[in-house]
Amino acid sequence: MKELQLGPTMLVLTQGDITRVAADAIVNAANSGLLGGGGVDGAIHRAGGPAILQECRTILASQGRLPPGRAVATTAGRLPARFVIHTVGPIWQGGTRGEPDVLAGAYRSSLELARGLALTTVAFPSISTGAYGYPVDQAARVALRTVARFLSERPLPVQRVTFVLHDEHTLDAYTRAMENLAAAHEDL
Ligand code: AR6
Repeated sequence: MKELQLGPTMLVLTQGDITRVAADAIVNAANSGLLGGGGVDGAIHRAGGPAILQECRTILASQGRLPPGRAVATTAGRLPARFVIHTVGPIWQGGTRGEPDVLAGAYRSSLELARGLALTTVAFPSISTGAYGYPVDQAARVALRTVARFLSERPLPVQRVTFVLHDEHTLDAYTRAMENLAAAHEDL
């Protein structure tokens, strides 16, 4: 299962490179320092060019480091998206340090920003499941449940939320999580 209709919003799973996605906003799995890194963060800064880093520096100077679970928006520079929403997921420490709540917060804060900017299409990577080590099956469950809950509580101008998953293993994990979510949808 790769698509789930949630009220007016379609939740979609796809495999690919998020820097090539022409959504209103793509979400970056950043770190609190906001100055780039590896993984999807590195790919976004490389493909989007220096305008993104410049805005990140301005945000850092005015707000300080971005705590895990929060999000900020910048230009998308040369990317086909209009905005990049930078959020910070939790570093996996075994699952007893509040990691699920922080991960849920990263998705919620990103959608709040998208809502504030009246965006209709948003694309997420699999936050925290690369360098930050969050087990992908568990992260997929948190990600999809959080987005589904958010959309059911606050109908959005958002019409499409896409998870752009880089590898097949991650896509498989999200596909299973979506099937479980659809089966339990009435319990949301
Ligand atoms: N498009 C979509 N997904 C991608 C792409 C891409 N172009 N490139 C990688 N992924 P990670 P994290 C996937 O490590 O775990 C950075 O250095 C990747 O395969 O990017 O939240 C930051 O600066 C994985 O499934 O993010 C932070 O320091 C997923 O994106 C730290 O890593 C997330 O992997 C954040 O770690």
